[in-house]
Amino acid sequence: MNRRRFLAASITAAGAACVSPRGFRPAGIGLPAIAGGRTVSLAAVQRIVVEREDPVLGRCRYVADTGAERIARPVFLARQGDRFDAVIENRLPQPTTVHFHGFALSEAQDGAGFDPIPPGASKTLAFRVRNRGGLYWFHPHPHGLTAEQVYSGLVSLVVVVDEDDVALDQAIALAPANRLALAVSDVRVANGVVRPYAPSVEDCHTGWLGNQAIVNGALDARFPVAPGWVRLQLLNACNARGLLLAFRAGDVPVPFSLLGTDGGLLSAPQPLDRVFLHPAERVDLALDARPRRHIEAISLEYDPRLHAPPGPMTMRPHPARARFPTLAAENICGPAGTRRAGEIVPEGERLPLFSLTVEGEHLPPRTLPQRLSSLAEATAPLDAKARRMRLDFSEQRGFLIDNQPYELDEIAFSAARGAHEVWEIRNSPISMPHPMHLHGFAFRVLRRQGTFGPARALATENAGRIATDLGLKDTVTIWPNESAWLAVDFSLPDDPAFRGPQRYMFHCHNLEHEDGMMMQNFAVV
Ligand SMILES: [Cu+2]
Repeated sequence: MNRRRFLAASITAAGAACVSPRGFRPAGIGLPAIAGGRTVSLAAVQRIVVEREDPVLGRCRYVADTGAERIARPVFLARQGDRFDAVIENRLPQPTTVHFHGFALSEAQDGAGFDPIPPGASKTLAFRVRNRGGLYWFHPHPHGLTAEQVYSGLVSLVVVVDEDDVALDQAIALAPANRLALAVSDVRVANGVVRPYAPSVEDCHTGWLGNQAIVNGALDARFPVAPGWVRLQLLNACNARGLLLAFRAGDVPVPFSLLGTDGGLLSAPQPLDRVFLHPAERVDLALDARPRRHIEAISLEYDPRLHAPPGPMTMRPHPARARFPTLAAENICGPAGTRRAGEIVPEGERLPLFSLTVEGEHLPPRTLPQRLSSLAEATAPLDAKARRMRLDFSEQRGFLIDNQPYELDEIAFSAARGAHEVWEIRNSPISMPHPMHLHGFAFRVLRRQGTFGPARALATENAGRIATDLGLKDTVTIWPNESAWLAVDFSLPDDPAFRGPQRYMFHCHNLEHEDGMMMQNFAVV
């Protein structure tokens, strides 16, 4: 494929996340009904308050203020093209930011750690939603405090809808109760109480793990659905745990179809019986719920490929953690802490996530449409020289990108505005799976190599790829010893907000690794 054809193909494919080729047509698209919690239109929000709900245990929440009402912990809905224009008010005792994960935004709007909102301060944030329909989310991103704030409950879903999204719901006659948008995380629970964030040295290394799932803020979450198709848009909002998502009715596996990934719908549904979902990744899927069934969503057992260093670990907490009070009154944090037995379910062990109770009259199910969107197959220029990156481990300094810890004021590399690059990311054999997140731009997965056995068994696509690699991604997990090749489109909208050089971040979304400096700044110039 010559360069011009490559550019045309990738604008159809990846560029939709940055510049909608069809323009914005919000009129005529209604916001869908989303079950399982309060929803609010992103365009109607005037103020988002970031507050501690429970200062003793440090649980926090986002509250959306529309002027008419205040809605705690809502699911936000937006049409492609909607505007967001609101004040973010930080009532935490720590600095915070609001990072709209997956959105195509300028540096000033992206909410990375460059410009934190001090405790007690406010900031106005305004932008247009340019992304395709899909499940996006926002969360704090202040340097060194991201893991604690996300664990405390500061996670908000944003469901974006476009014409393809609406057409899908109509084609399968989706019942209003059967569309769910869920943020799934794990928390440490003792005596029915979610324990505050207090990482040990071991937690800083592997990441903070819990012993129970929490879904949209609820432990032991159950959702009633009607018989027929159920559409689930799921975010792994865990600090560190990778999920191998599957469904069971009793002991019987419930197959499902993958409809979409981080950046919206695939071109066609992919039938699956399990799917890896690492921190910050999203899946959109459909399963056929039959009457009187109780369907459990679980994370299956798998080999997590965690690397345990041979000697004692010396990982230090981020300096920001010493400068600000912790979110919980009970300060049990300390670098010398160790995990107590039974406090966590180890990564890769079976974990129940949530359940669906199927009630009501069964209607004959419609078949899933075979075409979900016009998303093109990922392509790359044959002559493209790859930008190479290495994910490293050092016993003294922890997990690193290209052997360098994060430096706030440094730019690791620059990309030209509008460039189409191929990235080759190689993870060290002495490592862990790292879910790597790119701010501001969607990418495509071109190829995987060196994938270990159990993960390779799920590689159903060409070039060693898994089903989720078929979609638009903003976060990709790279296993130890694995290399992945990505096609990244650095097109920026022709909009005054994007004038001048724009700084973004590329980092591991295991939040203890992120706070542990496994992060880089880059610029688009
Ligand atoms: Cu990592």
